[in-house]
Amino acid sequence: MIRRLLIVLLALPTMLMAQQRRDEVRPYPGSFNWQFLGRHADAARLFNAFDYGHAILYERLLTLPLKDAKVALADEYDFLVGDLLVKPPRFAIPEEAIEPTYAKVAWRAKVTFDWAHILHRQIYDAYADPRLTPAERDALIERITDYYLEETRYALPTVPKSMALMDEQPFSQIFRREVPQFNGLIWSYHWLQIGLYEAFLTDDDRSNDAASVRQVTGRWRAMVQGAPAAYPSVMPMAPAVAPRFSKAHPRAAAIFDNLHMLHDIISDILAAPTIPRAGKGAEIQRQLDLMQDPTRDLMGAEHWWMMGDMMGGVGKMGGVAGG
Ligand SMILES: [Cu+2]
Repeated sequence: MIRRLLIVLLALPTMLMAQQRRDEVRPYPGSFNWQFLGRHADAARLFNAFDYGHAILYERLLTLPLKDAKVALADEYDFLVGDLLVKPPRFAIPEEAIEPTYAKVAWRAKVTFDWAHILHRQIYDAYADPRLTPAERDALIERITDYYLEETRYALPTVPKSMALMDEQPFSQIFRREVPQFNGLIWSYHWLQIGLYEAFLTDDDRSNDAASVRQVTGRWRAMVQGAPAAYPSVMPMAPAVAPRFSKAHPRAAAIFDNLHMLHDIISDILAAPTIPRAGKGAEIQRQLDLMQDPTRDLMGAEHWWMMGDMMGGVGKMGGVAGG
């Protein structure tokens, strides 16, 4: 852990530069911000570790031949599961220091992820703020979503995109086939990211929130401990894993499913030996254009709601979160 964090600190000048560029996107202002970290620190800090996991994954896949990337990722997996996820960092990881090559090659994708992760975090904050009535909280979540969408360069669409984008392109599924353990871990992150919303919706008694959040994170930890069998075997999707949240905020739920699909698409592009390294940035751009287009490659709303059943049951996605 110390060795790896030292490497991060040595990259400090890059981080400072990156910090400035990150100001391209600004969170929606309000006193609800950081309520989740303040009240549910153990869960909130996990996201710092998740950010590291995503970043190191992309950097390794981009800079190493697949055969070597698999060896490096096996080592990173042990570090994540044995160390970083057990004691997640208190502060946000400077991702640009972990993925300098990837950030250069795929800057637009990087900010697209950052922006969606800010949306994720701000919605946790809205749920965690006990001063808001349920109606105020829901209105705030819709306002945060509107604000997210105003950033048209980086916003993902509010309509669910077709699974064919993730599963049926020439490069599709290579990452999950070649690096199944790491892929299972990433899918477990995605389960927790949407499942945590459900923790706040199990009942109206806010004094149960802390226990609910612990219960959902506990289920996630059990997945990691029971790996690989306990990992989701299909990509977790919001309507199946977090049905109450998805009904209340279908736009945000679709954005998150699109985000998670995009994560998989980029892992596949980076892992695919059929796409030369010099061509990966252009392919990622092309996929971002496809993903951001709200008029094509869509999945109908009904179909979206049935994904859990169609993929062989929500159990394969990690199960319904919450009580
Ligand atoms: Cu993610």
